[in-house]
Parts: sequence; structure tokens; C-alpha cells
Amino acid sequence: MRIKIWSGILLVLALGVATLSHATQQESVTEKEAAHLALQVKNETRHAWESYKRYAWGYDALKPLSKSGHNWYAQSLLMTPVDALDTLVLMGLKKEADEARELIATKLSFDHDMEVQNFEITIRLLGGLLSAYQMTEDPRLLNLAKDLGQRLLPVFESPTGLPFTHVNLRTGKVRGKISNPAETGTLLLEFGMLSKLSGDPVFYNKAKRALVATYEHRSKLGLVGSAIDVETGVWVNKNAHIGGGIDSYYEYLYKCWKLFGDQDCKMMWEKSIPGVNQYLADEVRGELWYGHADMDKGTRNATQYGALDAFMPALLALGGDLDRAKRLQESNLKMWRLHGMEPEALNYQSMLVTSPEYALRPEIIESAYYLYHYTGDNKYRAMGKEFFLDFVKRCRSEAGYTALKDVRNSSREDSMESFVFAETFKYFYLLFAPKKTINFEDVTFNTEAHPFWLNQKKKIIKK
Ligand code: DMJ
Repeated sequence: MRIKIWSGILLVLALGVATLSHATQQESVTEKEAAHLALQVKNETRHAWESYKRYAWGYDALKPLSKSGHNWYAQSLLMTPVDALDTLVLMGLKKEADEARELIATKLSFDHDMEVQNFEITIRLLGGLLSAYQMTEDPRLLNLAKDLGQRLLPVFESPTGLPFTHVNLRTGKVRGKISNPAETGTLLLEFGMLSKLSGDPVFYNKAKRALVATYEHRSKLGLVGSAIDVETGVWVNKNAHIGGGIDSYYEYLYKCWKLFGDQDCKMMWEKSIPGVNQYLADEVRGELWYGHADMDKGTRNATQYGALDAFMPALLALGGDLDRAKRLQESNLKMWRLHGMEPEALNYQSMLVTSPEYALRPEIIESAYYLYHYTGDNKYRAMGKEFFLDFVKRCRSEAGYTALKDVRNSSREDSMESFVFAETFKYFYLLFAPKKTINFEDVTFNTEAHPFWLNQKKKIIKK
């Protein structure tokens, strides 16, 4: 135990020395250094997993400061093990992956009289189970996914086809008629894969209808708002942006075409992205940002951007717009360097932080990974290295990793969201690991970074 604590302290000290100054930071990362960083990411993932095991085994998540377990609902749905499993497999952490898989296969049940949020359960659990099934071919994971998919289906029974936000897993009773584009439009990758893997088209059809219905409610400018009534299709908040509550709707318009070759999705993406670039993109001091605007008038509502918006360079790069992707990633870096860690939100006009927390979010790293893939420019690995060193220095704790309450002073929050495994560690690892670790062209990551393969035979993973 003492040895483990000392090795943790030494790592933090070593990383601290390495980050003494951004000015001295090298602009590229050699292959040897990248291999070393990939190993460090793997070790840090193991540290977080061991902490979950020790203090929160069987719970949804670890509370890293109080060193205890936490459940989202009355019963655990094993959020952390399910979100972590494909990352553990990908990194070749075999013992850890096997113990996560056995816990899930033997203990996870969805037969609870309990209301859950469809969006989070879909992207984390349905996505995690399907991806882990594709990687391990353990049929128990697919059976769990089929059971979950059936239990979630009632959400789609609204007059518009836009899903309700919540459903009771046992009774199928739905609730929550005020939703948003992210929740109504970020379901097709997971439900679509469930259809492909189960042979039942119902899942694909319902989730596609929800995505198309979201798109059909766009404004004349091609924008969507922040809140919509799923029973009437009336927008109750017309603030358009690319941040939380809308973000992954745009992501899935593109990705459902990439994964399934669905031409309707391609058309919806092509009709939507020009409005986003025309009315939400903003030039300030010669920098590119994306702000908020009224969905009908296109007038600027706010010059706000943050950790969730930081996924956009990845999506722009995926969609072929490398110029905007590169420029926006420079703004992401500027946001990060403001306080040596990105805040949840800032005003990019004044550069003042408006929401100071850091929830261990992955989006900025995801963007570095996509840009490194598409450009081969080593500066994105150097950026990732800077993010990783700051991340370890400021968020590593004795038990796992800890969210920050305020990036300006490093006060900590007793929280380690499961997406730190599904996404944050995974994108760090993929950025530094050899390209052959996963064949980027054959894979589509869901919004929780769970990789899906349409052609199961192509899912060759090399460690
Ligand atoms: C994840 O659950 C998903 O990436 C989602 O789309 C948005 N936010 C979190 C991580 O920040």
C-alpha cells in the first residue's frame, strides 16, 4: 500500500516538474514519449479502477474524497463498470476487464420499479453494453442490452415521436415532456446498433423517427433550440447553441450516416451545419468561437462557450471542415490555459469564467485525438500531453480522480463521473497509443466514446 502511495506521489512530482511552464513546453511528442504517455494513461486508469473497486464496488460511481460508493437511483445500474469495460479491454487491462465483465454479467439487472433518464442510460449503459459485446463477444452483454432496449422503448410513444425524458424500467410508465435536442436526438447509434445486433428493426426505426422529428422542428435558419415539448412539438426555449443539451444531436446527424450509411442522416447534417456555422460561429480577436443565438432570428444571445462545446473540433474534423476544426481547437487550448484547466463555461468576449467547475470532461481531448488523426500534426499530441499533465496534477487523488469545484483555485468536488473511464482516459490513451490500436476508419464512437463497428469482422484491436 505504502509503495503504491509513494509511486503515486512520485508520478505527480515528476509530472509537476514537467509542467513548470507552458513556455518551455515542447511542440512535439516523439514516438518514444508517446508510448511512455500511453503507459502512464493506462496506469492512471488502473489507479482509478482500483479505487472504484476498493471503495465503491457494485455502486454506480466512486465518491473519491469521501471514499465511498454512490448510486444514481434506488438500485445500482453499475454505471462505472459498464462505462469502463470497453476502455479496459482496449488498453489490454485484462484482469480488470474480466472482473468488470463478470460483475456486469452476474449482477446487473434492469428489472427494477425505478424511473431512469433515457438519454444517460442509453449513451452510457446501452452504448457500453453493445460496444463491450462487440469487443468480447460475450452473449450475456448482448442479452442485457436487448432487455434494456425493450424497457426503454415506451419513451418513444409520444404524439410527435420525440421521446419522453424518463421511463420506469419495470412498468414502462413515462414522464418528462420537456426535453431538448441532445436527449431526443442522441439515441440512433445505440438503438440502431441494437437493431443490427439483435435483428429487430424496431429500435432503429423508433430512434430514427425521434432524430428526424428533432430535425423537422428546426427553424428556418436550420437551428434548434434548448427545450421542446415532446407532446406538442412547441419550443419552450429558443436559445440555439452547440453546448450541453444540444451538442450530440449534431454529432449523431453526421455519425448515423458514417456508421449506418443512412442517406437521410447525411442530408439532415448537410442542411443543418451551414446554419450552425453562419449564426453560432463567432469571430473575436481573430479567434473562432461558437456562441448562443436566437433560433428564429439568428441574433446573438450570449458569448458563452465551455467544456462541453469543446467536442466541436472533433465533429468539424469528422465532417471534413479541418480549417474550422483547427481554429476552434486553438480556442479550446486558450480556454484551457486560462487557468491550467478548462472551466465548464466562460464568456469568450471578456474571457471571464462563468461556471468554474471541471467535471473531468473529455471533449477537449476527444478533439485533440480527432485532429491528430486527420492532420498527423504532432502539435495535437503535445496539446494532449499538456492536458494530461494538468489533469493528473490537479485531479488525481488518493482514491481515483476528483472533479474540481473551481478551476481558479482547485477546490475539489466529491465526484468521479463514469465518463472518466468511458471517454477521458480512452481518448488520452488513443491519442498516445500507436494508430493501429483501433482502426479509426472502421469505427464510430458514440457520444460516450463507446466504439461501434457495423462490420464486426473489422473490429481488430491490437495492443
Ligand atoms: C458525456 O456523458 C457525453 O459525452 C455527453 O454527450 C456529454 N457529456 C458527457 C461528458 O462530458
